[in-house]
Amino acid sequence: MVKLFETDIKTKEVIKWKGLHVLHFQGSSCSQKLRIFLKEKNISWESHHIDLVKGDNFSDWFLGINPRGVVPVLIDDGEVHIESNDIIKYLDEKFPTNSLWPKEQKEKIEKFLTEENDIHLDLRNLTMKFVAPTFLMKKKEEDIENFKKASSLIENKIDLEKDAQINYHEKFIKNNGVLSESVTSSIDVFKDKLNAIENELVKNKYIICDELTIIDIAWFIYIRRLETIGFRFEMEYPNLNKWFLKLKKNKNFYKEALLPLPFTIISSIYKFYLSFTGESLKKYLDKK
Ligand SMILES: N[C@@H](CCC(=O)N[C@@H](CS)C(=O)NCC(=O)O)C(=O)O
Repeated sequence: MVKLFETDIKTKEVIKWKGLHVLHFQGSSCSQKLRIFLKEKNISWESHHIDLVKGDNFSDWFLGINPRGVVPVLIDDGEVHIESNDIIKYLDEKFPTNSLWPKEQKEKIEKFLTEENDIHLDLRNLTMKFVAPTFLMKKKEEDIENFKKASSLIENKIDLEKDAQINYHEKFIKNNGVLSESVTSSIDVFKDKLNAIENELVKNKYIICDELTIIDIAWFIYIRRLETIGFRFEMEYPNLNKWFLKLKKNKNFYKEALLPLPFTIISSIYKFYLSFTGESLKKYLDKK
């Protein structure tokens, strides 16, 4: 559970906020997961839009709330919680009706969510490579400088996760995009996971059991992003495909997983550009 100490919070105004507030971005996969969870649980919350494209997450105001510079963030009666999976766990315990984190599945859920969190940068690699042109995905150097200068304290300790974020963006700028070997390795990571989920769905209606849990929400978001990038599932992963289509019919799932409209348009045009330059997803999928 990552909850900031009051001394870590530099944007003091939020300490006085009452009720549940979520700082999020429409196209962020972690925010999408949290929003579907909130809708499925019928929890009301106040929305604060943080535009990652404009770099709102590197403003002093936001960094004074989350020194990691990422969304989503939950503020509950002035207490700041970060890390989407920790936020969801906290809220599922606070609002136990219709649990999406059932106690009997606790261990399996934690294992799956740890894996999901561990491959978050693989999803980012594929998003940064295939959704939009590199120049649009690059962070501004002045934003990164501001990020570096801001406080790095979480629970009164220097936070290493912040360095990982800075390294990612600096590497992206230096290499002018995601390196081919990283694209290949991220695709391999997802192929393994898709196989594992297909095998689970042979046994159960949902990924870890016959009931919908947070694992279905988390994986719906990843699969939806892979679909946007160009992955197709019907041939190789028929059970996964059936599960995905069923969840897609749920308005909450479908709506909250949409990318902002400009990105949807850019991404369809960009796919043509990538195929002309020989850099399409297909090239990487056909490699082996
Ligand atoms: N482990 C974190 C990851 C959070 C994260 O990386 N969020 C992304 C959006 S999905 C973000 O805010 N990126 C900032 C950026 O791209 O500038 C969580 O689960 O909350």
